[in-house]
Amino acid sequence: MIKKILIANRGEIAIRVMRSCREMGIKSVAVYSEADRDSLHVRYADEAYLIGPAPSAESYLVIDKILQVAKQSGADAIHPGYGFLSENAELSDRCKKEGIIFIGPSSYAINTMGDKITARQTMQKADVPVVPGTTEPIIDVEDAVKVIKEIGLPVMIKASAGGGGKGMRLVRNEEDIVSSVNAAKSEAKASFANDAVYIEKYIDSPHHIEFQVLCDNHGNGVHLFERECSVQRRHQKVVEETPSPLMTPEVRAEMGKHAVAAAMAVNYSGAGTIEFIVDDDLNYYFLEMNTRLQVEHPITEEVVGVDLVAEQIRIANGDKLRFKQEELSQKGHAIEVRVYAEDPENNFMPNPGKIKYLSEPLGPGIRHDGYIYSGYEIPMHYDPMISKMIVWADNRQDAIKRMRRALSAYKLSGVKTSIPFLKKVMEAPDFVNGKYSTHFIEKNKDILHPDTQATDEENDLAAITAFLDFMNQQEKAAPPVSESEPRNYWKEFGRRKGVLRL
Ligand code: MV4
Repeated sequence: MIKKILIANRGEIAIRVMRSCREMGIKSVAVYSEADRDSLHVRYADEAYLIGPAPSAESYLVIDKILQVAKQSGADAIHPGYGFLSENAELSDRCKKEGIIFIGPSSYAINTMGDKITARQTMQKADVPVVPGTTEPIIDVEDAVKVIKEIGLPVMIKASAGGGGKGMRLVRNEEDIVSSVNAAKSEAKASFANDAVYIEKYIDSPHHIEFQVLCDNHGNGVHLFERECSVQRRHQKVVEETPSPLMTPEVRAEMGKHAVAAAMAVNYSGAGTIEFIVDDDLNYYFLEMNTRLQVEHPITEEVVGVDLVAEQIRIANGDKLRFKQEELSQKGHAIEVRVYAEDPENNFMPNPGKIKYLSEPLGPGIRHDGYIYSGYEIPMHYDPMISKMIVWADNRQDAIKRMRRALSAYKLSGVKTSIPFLKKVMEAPDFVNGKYSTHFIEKNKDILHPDTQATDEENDLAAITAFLDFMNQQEKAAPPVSESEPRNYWKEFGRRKGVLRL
């Protein structure tokens, strides 16, 4: 039985994993870089080890250091979280060699899904629908011209070693084919040291809908339904929800079966996600598989009632899946927003700095997966996501209302965040009506652009000015009765009628 887990990650996901460990009676081991001495995951763990300087290439990404700490601390398993080493086939293999349990899939599954051309071939064999296009690498540019004429324009040229929007090119005109294929190839070579590209028919204005799967090491696999992730900017997800407003019970059941088949085709183990693009007529196509726990996993947990991290650990321990497909169902509606330390008024530039004050929303149906605290200085070396706010309610409209409450009760000063932007998303008619695709942010950019936010200094000055004005008026109307009984103007100021805002 797994007794101690090393979490090879930082931030909110390290804490998220440790929470399940704590509930299961499993000890947790943190690793941290010099920039993370004051980070909460270090304090949350039972033990913590410094593994190197701030740059992740010298700390969180160094397999040797992670394995050394695992051995030194006597951890019997490693959880990689997301990002960093989470989809690194070498870590999976090295763990196996060292007799440490990797909480994730085999290197075979990671490599097969990581190479997008191999993944497409594997999916075709498993009868999972893929976007019409090529399943062999384009060697010759002349071949590309020929197949693109067969598929029909527009098309996407994608790097086999890419994914998540990296190394993609849209081609609309015949005269651009040769230059686009050549550009895609050289870009892929420079970014991934692999110039293999493939071609897909372009699906206009698609929805991004993904399915959560869990597979054990005994040949069992289930899906935990979908997540709608179409609210994205520059391939970064901003809002996720489940169920998808687009979905019907029939299509959901069919896509779920294909998602499980996709995972089974690579003998998957653990938690994984099958990404589909879906057009307005609900035609769906496999896009890629993420062989890790994802950022947005909590909305599935809220609606399906399963602790995905706990299930990952049980599967890695060799347990059989504890539920059958028929025993799983969706209840209510969940929405997640990602809060970034970035300035929506300044082209969403990262805005790291010290959190001066933080008050998190609480109450029915609110879950806040974060790692920041009042006085914490967000390091500039890592992802600018500071927390994820997740709400659950009985139905979609109530979930949106709950998210509006949560966002307005989220008080934070010191750094600029995407919260004002997220509030606008929750008011946008296309979102409220559930009628949106991956073009939502671009299509709604005029109404989503946030109002100018006051700086902390401007807010302080406004408060002081209002106070002085208030005190002057009070002194004129009713001066203090005596020196021995001074009036507390700050208290009176704070309790003025009609200005108390929570
Ligand atoms: C596409 C597509 C349209 N047609 N492939 C972007 C991320 C990467 N995983 C694949 N992506 C796309 N592939 C074909 N054949 C449109 C996108 C796409 C997209 C997909 C999911 C979520 C947001 C997106 C934003 C722009 C483009």
